[in-house]
Amino acid sequence: MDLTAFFKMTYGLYVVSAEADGLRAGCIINTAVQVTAEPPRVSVAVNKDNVTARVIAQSGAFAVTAIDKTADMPYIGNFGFRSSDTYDKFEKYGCETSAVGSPYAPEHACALIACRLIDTVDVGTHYLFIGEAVDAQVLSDEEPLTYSYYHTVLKGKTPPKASSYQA
Ligand code: FMN
Repeated sequence: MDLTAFFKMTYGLYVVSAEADGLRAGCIINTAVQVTAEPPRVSVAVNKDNVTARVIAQSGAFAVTAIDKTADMPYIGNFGFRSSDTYDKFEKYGCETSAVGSPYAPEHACALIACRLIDTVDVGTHYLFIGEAVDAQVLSDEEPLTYSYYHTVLKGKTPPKASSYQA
């Protein structure tokens, strides 16, 4: 099997976030997908070891922001390479509360979708969380960042907990 075939799949980049018991958690994902239109539902694949997975399950809700092209590597590092357990990722980038109570950072984000959790599928290393949109907002006119732009222009790497990681 040629696993490099998976490199031909195209994605955007997002921050998925949630809050429970006073803990704000969020992480970068490339796996946010709109799965239905009526009602509007999205899925996100989050590694079971990520703090964000635990907090989404606990709170029964999550917010997804689409990262825009103004994002830099310190921003990606903040949300994608650190743990929410030991560090408040939202302190540096501002924090708003979405319609479902999940926090989100408006900086470097061009859209917000706030979801209540309606189903969770165990897919092995990750949970696939299915959410129904309760609110959606365009936050700016900036262009959304693609995974390809992240790799080719920002020269970004993919960490082991990402669904698309290859050793
Ligand atoms: N983690 C996932 O669970 N699912 C993903 O789809 C995913 N995609 C990522 C893509 C990129 C470009 C980067 C930089 C990271 C990605 N990650 C993904 C990894 C998480 O963002 C990372 O493990 C994060 O530090 C987890 O934070 P937390 O423990 O506070 O939840």
